[in-house]
Amino acid sequence: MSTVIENVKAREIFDSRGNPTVEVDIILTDGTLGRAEVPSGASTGDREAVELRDGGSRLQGKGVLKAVDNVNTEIKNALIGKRPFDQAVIDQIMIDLDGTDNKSRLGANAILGVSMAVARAAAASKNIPLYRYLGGVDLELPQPFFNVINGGVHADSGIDVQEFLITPVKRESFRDGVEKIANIYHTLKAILANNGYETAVGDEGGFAPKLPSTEVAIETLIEAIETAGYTPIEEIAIAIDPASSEFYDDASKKYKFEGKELSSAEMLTYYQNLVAKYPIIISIEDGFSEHDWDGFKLMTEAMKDKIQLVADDIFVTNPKIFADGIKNDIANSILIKLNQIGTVSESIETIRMARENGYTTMISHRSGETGDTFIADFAVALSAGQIKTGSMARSERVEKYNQFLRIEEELEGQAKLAHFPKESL
Ligand code: 2PG
Ligand code: MG
Repeated sequence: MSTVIENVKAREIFDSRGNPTVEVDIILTDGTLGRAEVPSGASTGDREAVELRDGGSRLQGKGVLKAVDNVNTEIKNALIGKRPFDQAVIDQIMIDLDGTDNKSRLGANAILGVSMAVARAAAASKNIPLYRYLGGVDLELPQPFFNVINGGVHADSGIDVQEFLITPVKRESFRDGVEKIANIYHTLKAILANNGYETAVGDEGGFAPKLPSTEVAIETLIEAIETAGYTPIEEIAIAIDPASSEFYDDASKKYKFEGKELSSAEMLTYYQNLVAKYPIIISIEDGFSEHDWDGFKLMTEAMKDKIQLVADDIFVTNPKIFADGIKNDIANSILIKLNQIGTVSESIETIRMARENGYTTMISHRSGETGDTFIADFAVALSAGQIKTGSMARSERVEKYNQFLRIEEELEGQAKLAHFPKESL
């Protein structure tokens, strides 16, 4: 008898910020268990698939008991008896059952939990690793971006830019890259402490010092890279995610940045000067607001041949919105967050679209995370090229990097090492 889904069970658990989130168990008729936990963002795009929260007074209105109930009733009824190996079919059943454009009826948190847990159960039932099940033979370990200084809505540092990430552009192996970053991370901590700054960490495990400006943050990072014994640019590069939707004022159409009010043109000049002064910066994510397509387009025209421009809030991993973005020539890279769209299959579709249209892809964690390492396997399976999943602190982040170390060991040199695609820029 062929293996089918026997039971679907969700529960409310807690994420890395102490907020409730959804966990789903899928049990197959052969006894296999597949379990997945759903992450949650803070600097969310308006057009993300809807994370269903209970409202009311319980747990600050953030409970997910409705989403849990939707899994345990409607979704369960629709999936019992179905084959777990047809991921696209399973995801389509849930999309149809929900019936809305943005998964607002059943909740993207409910649907994604099931989608990931089904993939896990299917892989376990076939007795193959998740990265192999989702991917096949052409496996690649991504270029990792480590978020070592946190600002914006992820920390109380007062820095407007949300994320300062460092990446080992030169590395012999994934492990070699992680070791380099670990050395820089500890060096950075010592430099911050010596200069009288806080070394407490933000939501994504990066330090949250009250640095006076973006430039000071970048200079501090360069100092840490050099002090740790590495060559800036050649061995270690920097990326930033200003998450600028958070400091864009829709009414005045101005960016409230570092004490100034900047128009889109002035914001672009700022980025151009920044990159000219610090050529170590190779990637800028969400330099412009999700509500400022014109600004994002200006930036793309001006900078796309020099630097990677990643679109996060503006495309929200959504193939339909991404199609508009491609038509409008916005960005040259897309961030992939599974919970922005709500199923594994649609996330894969967006990655395929990116590939067909010459966009690079970066898989991403959320600022509210769990111990689930699904995205590490997913990045390898899809040969996504790049990933960002936090700093060298906080287990919900480091565990993802550790999962790559396990995969690298398991593949014994069979996996390729993705390198930052300079030639594609
Ligand atoms: C981002 C993400 C992840 P959040 O903006 O890229 O770093 O943050 O999950 O808060 O949207
Ligand atoms: Mg972002």
